[in-house]
Amino acid sequence: MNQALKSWKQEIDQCDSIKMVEDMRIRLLGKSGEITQMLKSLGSLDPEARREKGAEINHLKDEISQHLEIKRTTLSAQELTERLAKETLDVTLPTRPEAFGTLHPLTRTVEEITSYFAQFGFSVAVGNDIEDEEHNFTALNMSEHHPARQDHDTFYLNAPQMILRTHTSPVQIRTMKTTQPPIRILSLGRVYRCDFDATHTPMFHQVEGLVVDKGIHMGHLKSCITNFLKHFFNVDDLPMRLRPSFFPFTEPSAEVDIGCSREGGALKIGPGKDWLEIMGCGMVHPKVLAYCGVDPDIYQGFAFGMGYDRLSMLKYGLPDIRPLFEGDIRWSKHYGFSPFHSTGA
Ligand code: 2U9
Repeated sequence: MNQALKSWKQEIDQCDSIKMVEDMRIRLLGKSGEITQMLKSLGSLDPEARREKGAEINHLKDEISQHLEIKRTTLSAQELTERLAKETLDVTLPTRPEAFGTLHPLTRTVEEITSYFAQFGFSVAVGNDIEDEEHNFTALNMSEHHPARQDHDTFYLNAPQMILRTHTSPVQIRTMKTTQPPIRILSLGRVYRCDFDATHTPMFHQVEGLVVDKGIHMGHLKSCITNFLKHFFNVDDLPMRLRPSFFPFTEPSAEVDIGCSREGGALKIGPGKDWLEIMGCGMVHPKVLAYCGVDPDIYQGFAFGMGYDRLSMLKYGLPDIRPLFEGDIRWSKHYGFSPFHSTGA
């Protein structure tokens, strides 16, 4: 038996691939392997001899298993070292220009907005495109028969109370329900309304901001959006005005216009004769705060919302909204951005 052990060990030592080690394992320890057969043959012996022989064969089996394992480990370490040496990559080689993708203008816009607000402690909260009516409407002071529900042209799903979110506001509702103020969040992403014409697509993108803390007032809201819009459009003397408006979830509410000029058909953002409506905002309605378990006598909040498809179009001179969602690579090459370009926040 010692002789067999010695010669099998030698054979294992000579294996020079993991495959050979595996073949050897099957030959000796597999279902009909040589050592397995030896163990099977024990049945024909008397009990005393079986115990003695059995112990010997089990010792042999353990020795061989261990030897196989050591060989396998050594070979796989060797194989890894060889592969690492062979597959070295020269990271200093230039990239093939045709392999370059571009950042979609919407991705770029999101990066600009989130990195700007991050400086002031805003984090990004995300939610789901599929929502329930409670978080999308009821919590936002739009009861079952509130006329604003009809204005939203909602896509109803084939499940009771479930819809495609018509705005990103349910994200703020869920955050307020689960987080103690102070809160500073941006929620952004796809929203859905059943509307399709030259300036509307059934899916579009919104970004909304929410700040909840003690002593928050309209002054905070106004300076927050004034500074953001100046930064976003890169115009220091950007005229801005708040026009009184109505949203069920804010009180008071306002629409925000920025100055622009339309000379020779080209729209230019900045001081000029015209105004352009760009976003909506307001102080969070006390009923909305209370619904989420935030005491309106202690905390106040401001909120704003805007469609960033339009924001991107204005900033980057995109003439039509539809190609934003068509995935045409020629359009992406023309209007997309280099991923290595800083957002400049
Ligand atoms: C909570 C409380 C208040 C978000 C707000 C607007 C005003 C607004 C529109 C801009 C263009 C939607 O994409 S759009 O059509 N939005 O005018 N949004 S205040 O107010 C909130 C949100 C969440 C809990």
